[in-house]
Amino acid sequence: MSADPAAKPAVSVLGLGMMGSALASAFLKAGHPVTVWNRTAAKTGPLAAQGAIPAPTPADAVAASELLVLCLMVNDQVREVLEPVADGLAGRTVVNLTNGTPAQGRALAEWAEEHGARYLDGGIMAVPQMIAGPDAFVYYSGDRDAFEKYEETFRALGGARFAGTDAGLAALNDFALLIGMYGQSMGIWHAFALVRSAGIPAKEFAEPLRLWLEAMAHSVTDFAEALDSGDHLTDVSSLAVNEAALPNLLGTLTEQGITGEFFAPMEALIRRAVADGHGADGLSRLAEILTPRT
Ligand code: FVH
Repeated sequence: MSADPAAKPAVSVLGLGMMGSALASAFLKAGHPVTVWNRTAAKTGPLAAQGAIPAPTPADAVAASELLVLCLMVNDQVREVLEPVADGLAGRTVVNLTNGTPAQGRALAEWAEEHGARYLDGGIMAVPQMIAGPDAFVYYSGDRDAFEKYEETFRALGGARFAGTDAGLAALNDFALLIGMYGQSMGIWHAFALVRSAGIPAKEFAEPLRLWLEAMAHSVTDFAEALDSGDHLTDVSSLAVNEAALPNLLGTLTEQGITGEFFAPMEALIRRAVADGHGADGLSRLAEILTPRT
């Protein structure tokens, strides 16, 4: 009997923490046959209730599907789980959505390919509750043919972005976005700490803060244009102007009893840029200062 061409590819999901469970559930909702394995077997229960087939061992999960999706805590565990079943990987596609560094992604790609598997590393840009929703997306990097073969399947999780054939690029893009987010979050925490030190409730300040951040969001595109053109000159806010104002910002934090440890390195960076002769440039120059040339 020939296979039904409309049938959706079977997927095995290994690792059913908060994220792995959300991924397995999204594949089920999109109509894929899903096999699930987790170190702590009890976590397969809710997914079995949704129609997934629990696999008693990683070997059973590997045998069940050509497409294997792993979502464990760290990449050492991916190795621990896959190494004993390496002989079963030939002809399969391993999609590793576990958080890790670009070098780890490249090493796992090499290892998987040595065992006859195609490998994609992934970076999930979503929290579990966002999976399959309009704002979720995942970076994939590594084997382009594997990405193209399963792109439609990946769309069950949200957007699917191919970052390149270098398997490390998904992690690199993932961390670049996280760095942007953490930097902004640090600013938000300092802003709340400052207004609360003056007795202003965080809730009262949330709206002006949100509106301000939204109004400034265009600076991402402006900075990118400056970096790509190499023209950092600005008529908006020069490094010299920021150098003059930052001691006041830090002084205000100190007066209010708040640590300035996030902004002190930024002040040092701006001072270095101005001392190096870049006072007329805009803040985009700092991305160059962060990348010392040898
Ligand atoms: N949760 C999130 O918001 C973020 C969003 C972006 C992507 N991250 C990454 O996703 C990976 C998994 O995160 P998680 O939220 O699912 O984490 P947990 O709920 O803690 O589940 C961890 C799973 O890993 C299994 N596990 C841990 N150690 C081992 C091991 N030695 N051998 C086999 N499996 C292991 C654990 O199994 P168990 O404790 O239930 O037996 C869970 O299945 C992570 O890389 C995030 O950075 C999530």
